[in-house]
Amino acid sequence: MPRLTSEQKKQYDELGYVLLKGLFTPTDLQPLIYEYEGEVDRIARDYHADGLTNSLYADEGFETRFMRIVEDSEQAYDEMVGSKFLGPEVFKLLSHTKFLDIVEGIVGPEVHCQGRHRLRPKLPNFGVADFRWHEDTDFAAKRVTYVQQQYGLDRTASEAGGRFMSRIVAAPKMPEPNFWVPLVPVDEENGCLHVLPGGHLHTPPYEEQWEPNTYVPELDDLEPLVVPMEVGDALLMHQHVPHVSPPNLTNAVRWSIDIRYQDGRRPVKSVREPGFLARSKERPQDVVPDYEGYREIRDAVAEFRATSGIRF
Ligand SMILES: O=C(O)CCC(=O)C(=O)O
Repeated sequence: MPRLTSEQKKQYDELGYVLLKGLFTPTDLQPLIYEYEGEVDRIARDYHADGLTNSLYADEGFETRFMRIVEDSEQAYDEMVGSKFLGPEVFKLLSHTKFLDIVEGIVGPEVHCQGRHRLRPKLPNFGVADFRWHEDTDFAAKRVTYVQQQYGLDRTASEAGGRFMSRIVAAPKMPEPNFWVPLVPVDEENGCLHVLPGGHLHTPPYEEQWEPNTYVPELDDLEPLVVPMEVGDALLMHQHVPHVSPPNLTNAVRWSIDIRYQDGRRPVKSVREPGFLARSKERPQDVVPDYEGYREIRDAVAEFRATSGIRF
């Protein structure tokens, strides 16, 4: 399986993203979708048995059933979002050779899959599933991106009330490529991502340079790009490329999963949601080869958290 072509790598370096059309076939992802449907079914049954929902909504499909459950009982959202659910098909995607080959060309031969992979059932009219302009990396040296609090990079907004937010994010040198993978077709209507090509290269201003009513000047000339995608496509994003997830305006769930990787020799980010060594030349014996191995790691950490009383 090829890594990025030299043209794609150049685009990743210069623009901070690459849209990988048809990296998978839709059929490749079907077992993963079935697995998530199974988890939705489990939630439907548990919640209905506990009297928290009006129906099992068994006639609804992948794009609507979860939405119906959450309409009855909002807490169901938290059961599904993020990395709460881990199954064999999820592990297969996290450790997929197509991802690892590409990532190896960016982070080197020691590849760690971060534990904070995020399943995102982006529901209509559900603000917590929407994200303002932001960059992903959020630790180490300070870096600030000024972004409009609402959903656009409108340079006149400061005159119209200064609705900007500043966000401290990191400027570590550590690459953390992210694959954003839709599980249903996505477009502007249902809240596909928008990216700011080239935005990852701006100079990180420091706290004392904050000017809350303006953008980082380097962002001024950049044009946001809307990224509609089909099932099977993957959007590769640099850890500093600004992106936004506007509201879902349809009547169905926009399902997606995003997964980040890093050099396995560098400190890992989340202890609470542990990741795993996915590929290694130096420590092949530590590579986690299967779902059961990863499950064990996650369960052990969850048990330690529950029983040790140590908060982390
Ligand atoms: O999936 C979304 O709606 C937001 C994703 C996002 O912001 C991210 O992957 O960092």
